[in-house]
Amino acid sequence: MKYKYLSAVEAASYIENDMNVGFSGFTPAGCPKAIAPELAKMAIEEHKAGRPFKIGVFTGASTGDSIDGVLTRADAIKFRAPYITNNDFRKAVNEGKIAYEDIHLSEMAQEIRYGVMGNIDVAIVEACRVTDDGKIYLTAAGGIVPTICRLSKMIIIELNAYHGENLIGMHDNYELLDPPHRREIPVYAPSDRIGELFVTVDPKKIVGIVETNLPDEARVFTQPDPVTDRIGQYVSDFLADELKKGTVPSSFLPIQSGVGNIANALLGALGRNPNIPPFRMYTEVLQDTVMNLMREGRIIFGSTCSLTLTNNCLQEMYKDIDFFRDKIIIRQSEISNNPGIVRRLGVITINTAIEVDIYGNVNSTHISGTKMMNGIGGSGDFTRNAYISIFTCPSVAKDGKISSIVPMVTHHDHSEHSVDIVVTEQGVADLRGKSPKQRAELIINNCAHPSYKELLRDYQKISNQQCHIPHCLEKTFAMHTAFARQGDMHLTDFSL
Ligand code: 0RQ
Repeated sequence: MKYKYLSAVEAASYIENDMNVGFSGFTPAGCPKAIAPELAKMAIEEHKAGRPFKIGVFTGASTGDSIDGVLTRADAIKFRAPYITNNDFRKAVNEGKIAYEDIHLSEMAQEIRYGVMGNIDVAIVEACRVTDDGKIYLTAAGGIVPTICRLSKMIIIELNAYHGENLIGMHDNYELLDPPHRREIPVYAPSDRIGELFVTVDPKKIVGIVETNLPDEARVFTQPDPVTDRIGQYVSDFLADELKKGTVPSSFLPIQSGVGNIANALLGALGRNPNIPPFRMYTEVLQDTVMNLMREGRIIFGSTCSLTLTNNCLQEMYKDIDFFRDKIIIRQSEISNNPGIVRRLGVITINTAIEVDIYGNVNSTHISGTKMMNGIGGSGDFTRNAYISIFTCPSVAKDGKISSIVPMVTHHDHSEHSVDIVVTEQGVADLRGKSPKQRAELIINNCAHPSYKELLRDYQKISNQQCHIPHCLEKTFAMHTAFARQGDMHLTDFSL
């Protein structure tokens, strides 16, 4: 190959203080893993010498510890977007140490192209093959790679032998034109291919290749428990019922499902339900359960932005790669999460809430309205444009001291105008075709935990009913302030 081979230390030395760096990947899948730890060591040395060293970090979604974790601990991030799951990063943001912008994942590449986040100086991309004429074959995610490669001044490749060449053929790389030149995106079914198997870059920009052999830093799931099982069962029964009623076409519709334990358990329940036909996914992450359901023929196809799989599951998939190759497409986030395509395909979306209010507004991102959890991710891209948008969460958090059903959400990610169905382990509230007052009845009756039902009804009683959305503004956050004061949302009454 004509490119220069670099050590991770040499590659890191191309990056200077104040630069903006775009990384491949979407969730820990597909992220480069060798250069950022060296960058972090460099930053620590620079700080010791009394010199500043911080960079902007631009990615498709969250990353693993070897980007967000190491750079946070080295105090080396000046700005970060768009989604995170790393504990150290979360803590630093909540202590006000890092500027973080939480935007919809479908918008990340275009925001960079529109120039509102500054220039990209360096793109660091994990690949499984690179050709002399600048064709980069990606690993386990599509992310925002075409955009960061096209706009950056330099590209550094981490060539990761861990994946072999198993993923060649599964990608569909496609970058949108910007207005006023943007055209319709010709995806009419989850399996439609519209792009290339590789990302083409100017080979002169590739300053070097770092060879690695490193697994992704995927999170391991906890086993489904009675709460996640019940939520999964309610969602799958609800969808089977919609099919029976004919509100969902008999061939069924593509499913989007978020990340995490609930999402994993929920897909398992959908897969097991004999009243739901084999289905397709148009989603941003494929988790372990999907692979099992594909083997069983319950999921026919998956369009995604990443394979967010545990390493065991990924290796098992590689053993059967010929079976999976024509059943999965890995796309860029601006296509996997594209609002227009979601609306066109009629995607049924299932995401997780932190809290839901009695009128159907959802907080997915901020604990008590102030502390960042992970970010909105793709949940807004999908929810706003869904055929049916579903939110799930346990009815209580922290051993029952917090009710997930509250009078008013403390931070607003998904409004009552977009949220169709709320499901907890207590039951289902179908908010479609309901007024705010009717929704409140359903959410309190069907979704709130029994230990909070009376309290929420008391809130209704003190709210001004002579209006469209009844509230008592003095007491709206009384349950939250009780938690802050006494570590428990159970108030004796709202006069306190
Ligand atoms: O805390 O970790 O200390 O135990 O929040 O909650 O129930 O384990 O659920 O891991 O699925 O995360 C919304 C954060 C849920 C996630 C959110 C505490 C709870 C626990 C986690 P501990 P669970 P999950 C696709 C779509 C937004 C992005 C999105 C998320 C911790 O699903 O980031 O949907 N969603 N993207 O105890 C205080 C409450 C709480 C609470 C839960 N009301 N108050 N703490 N917790 N409710 C993916 C992508 O976009 C890539």
